[in-house]
Formats: sequence, C-alpha cells, structure tokens
Amino acid sequence: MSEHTTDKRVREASRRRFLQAGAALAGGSAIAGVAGSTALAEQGNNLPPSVPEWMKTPGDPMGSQPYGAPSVHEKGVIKNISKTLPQYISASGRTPLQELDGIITPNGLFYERHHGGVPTIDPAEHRLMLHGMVDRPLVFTMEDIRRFPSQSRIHFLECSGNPVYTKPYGKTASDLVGLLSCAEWTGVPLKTVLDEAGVQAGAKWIVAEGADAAALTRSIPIEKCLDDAMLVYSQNGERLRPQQGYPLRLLLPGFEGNMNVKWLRRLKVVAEPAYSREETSKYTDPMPDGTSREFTFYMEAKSIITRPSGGQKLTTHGFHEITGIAWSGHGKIKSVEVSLDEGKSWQQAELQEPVLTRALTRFRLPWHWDGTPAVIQSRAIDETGYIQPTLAELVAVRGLNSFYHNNAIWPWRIDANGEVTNGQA
Ligand SMILES: Nc1nc2c(c(=O)[nH]1)N[C@H]1C(S)=C(S)[C@@H](COP(=O)(O)O)O[C@H]1N2
Ligand SMILES: [Mo]
Repeated sequence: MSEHTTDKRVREASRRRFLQAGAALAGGSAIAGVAGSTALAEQGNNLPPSVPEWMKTPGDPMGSQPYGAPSVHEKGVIKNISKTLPQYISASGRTPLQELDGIITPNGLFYERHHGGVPTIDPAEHRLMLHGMVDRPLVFTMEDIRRFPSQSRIHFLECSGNPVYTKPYGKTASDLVGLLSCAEWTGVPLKTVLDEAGVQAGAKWIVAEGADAAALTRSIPIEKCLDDAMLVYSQNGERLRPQQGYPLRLLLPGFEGNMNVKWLRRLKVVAEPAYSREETSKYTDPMPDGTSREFTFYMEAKSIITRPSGGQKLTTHGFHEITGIAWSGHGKIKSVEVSLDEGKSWQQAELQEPVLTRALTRFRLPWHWDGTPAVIQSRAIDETGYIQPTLAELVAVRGLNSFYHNNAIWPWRIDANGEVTNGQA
C-alpha cells in the first residue's frame, strides 16, 4: 500500500472519531454507524484503498475555461425560476439558499427581479444625470464615477415580496425566501457625489430612475442618501452583472430591494416624494383599519434554517449541524435562537464572525437527531432588540390583506424518515 493511501486511511479513521465525538457533543449517545464508518466497507474502483481514475492521467489543460464555472457535478445548483409564472419582462429568479455556505452569494446565483426585462447597456454610452435642487446640475460618465474615492461593503439585498404574505407557498428555503442575496459591493458613497453638486436647503428626497423599459422610479429620503447609500459598479470583485444593474446601481443598505434602482440613469433632488407606481399601488401594505403602510423602507429582522430545510432528507440518525442565515435592515444581528420542539423552547445558536451591519449572518447549532419527528425553526434578534415574529403574530397586527414585508419565522417539519417539508403548509 502506498504511503498516500495509508495517509487517507488515517484521515478516514480520524474523521470517523470526529463524527462520533460530534454526536456525543450534541447531547445524544454516540451511535455506531454514523456517516463515514461505512467508507472502508464499500469498495469501488475509485474508493479507498484504490487509486481513483482521476489520478492516473493528467487533468484538463489550462485555457479550456477562460471564465471559470462550477464543477460539472454541481449542475443542479442554479437559480430557482418558477415554471408556472410567466417569466418574460416582469420576472424573478431566486437564489438557491439551501445549497450555499457562508454569507456571500456567488454572482451567478444572485437573485433577480426585473419589471421590464434586463437592458443591455454600453457603459461608454451610459450617463448618470444629477439635477433638481442642487447648486450644479451634473452629468457623469462611468469614468467620472470611477474616479471618485471608492468603498467596498458587504450587504444583503432582499425583495419585499419574499415570500408574499398571503400565500407562503413553496417547498424549499429558496421558494420561500430566495429573493435574497448578499454581496461585497464596490462603488462611491452617494454623499460624495451629492457634495460635488451641492444639495440645496429644503431638499428632502431624491427620486431615482432606472434606464430599463420599466423606467423604475423610487423616492429615497435624503437622510439615507447622505448616510450609507452607494452608487455601485462592482459586485464580489467584478463589474455588476447585467441582471444586477450593469453598469451602475443605487445601493441602499437594509432598504427593501425595490428601492435599490438598477441601471441608474437619473437622480433628481426634490422637496416631495414622486408617489410613483412602485411606492403607491405596489410595495405598500393595506392594514386592517383601512390605512396603508407606505415608505416602510427598512427590511425587518428575519432568519431561515437552510440545512436541514425543505426538500432535503436526513439519511442518518446522529450528529447533524443545523445552520442558516439571519439578517436585519436595521443593523447587526444580535442573536439567533433555534427551537427543536415546535417553538416551545429556544436555544442560542452560534454566530459566525464577522457579524456585519445589514449583511447576512451565518448561524449554527450542533444537533443530535434520534429519528423522532421534529419541527425546527429559527428566530433572529437584531441590535435594536427587535425579535422576528411568528406568522400568527404578524397576522394579528397586519390582518390578511398584506402582500409584502413578510418576515415571519419559518418552521421545517422533519418526519420519521428524515424528509424535511414546509412546516407552515
Ligand atoms: N431599474 C430597475 N431597478 C430595479 C428593479 C427593476 O425592475 N428596474 N427591480 C427592483 C426590485 S423589485 C428588486 S427586489 C431589486 C432586485 O435586484 P436584483 O435583481 O439585483 O436582485 O432591484 C430593484 N431595482
Ligand atoms: Mo422586489
């Protein structure tokens, strides 16, 4: 036996010890036969102690993929695009949250929501016009924008129809809250650009307009524009994808997705909001007393367990890590609690560092599943002390006529076979 193979055996054995220790650590009795202990028994040509096929000849040469793509074995990890909803012009594609680790969404899997299709914009012909209540109206080329001092920040972006409030359909974490992603954004603070133009006294709002066929228009309060708003041109190190607003988008950390205008072409500084379609007939919430919530801006604290989650299956009893993501438009996540008993009791999950403001935060809880059916769920608590509500608590306040801004706790049901399903359905 080669030294290499012996090495692998040692590693296999130590992995086995770890999984058993993990099961004990999770509070249950260590069960012989947890994942890993069968590895040496199931002998195949590519399994230990054999040398696998892919070690016997050189691999693919360099240059076959000038822009990298995932392994052919990850073909199933793609955006979740509904086959029943029409997907032309007004469209959405969800991030497969349950397939991802960490907090950053790869650019190819970033969620998409468009009201007039995805325009193809030549950056050389793209301009940003800044006018209205300013001392010096200005028109910027993309080169002008890139000459400003830059900044990179990690923030989530979430559509406020995630999931729609009345019919929380869906099997998977992605079906439910996949209109959510997180990236490192690079651009220029909007304040820097506004200072260049000189905002006049009495200015209260900035109306932002996109260069798509929808000319999507939203009014942004001036305070946000002078705080952490950014004009972004890059996403996870490379230029924005066309779907995310290439070559320029407005990023309003923590504000509902719709206000983060893509393909940004115009900013008008004004005293009154525009009362555009997207802030009157859409993205507002009818309340039981006949009034409507509008200009809600911030996305409230929310979380979801992504593993184990709907559509997945626990194939073995024993140690399993429960993990998921939490986020809040109001700032940092303070803690995440997980319940394993239908919400009767809650325990503290561990938060993965860094915990960033208005960014996804990964949480984890070690768990020993003994095969008993269970209902698991998580709730986020943000730095303002706000606690993510149950759906019943949300309905008690909002009634049943709302459509957007559903940040309810989402339970997953695990049956005796280990099948995980939507606990609300
Ligand atoms: N110009 C323009 N901006 C837009 C939209 C649009 O259709 N046109 N969609 C909005 C909505 S509803 C959301 S949720 C986010 C989606 O951003 P993404 O596609 O980069 O995920 O962009 C917002 N900005
Ligand atoms: Mo949205």
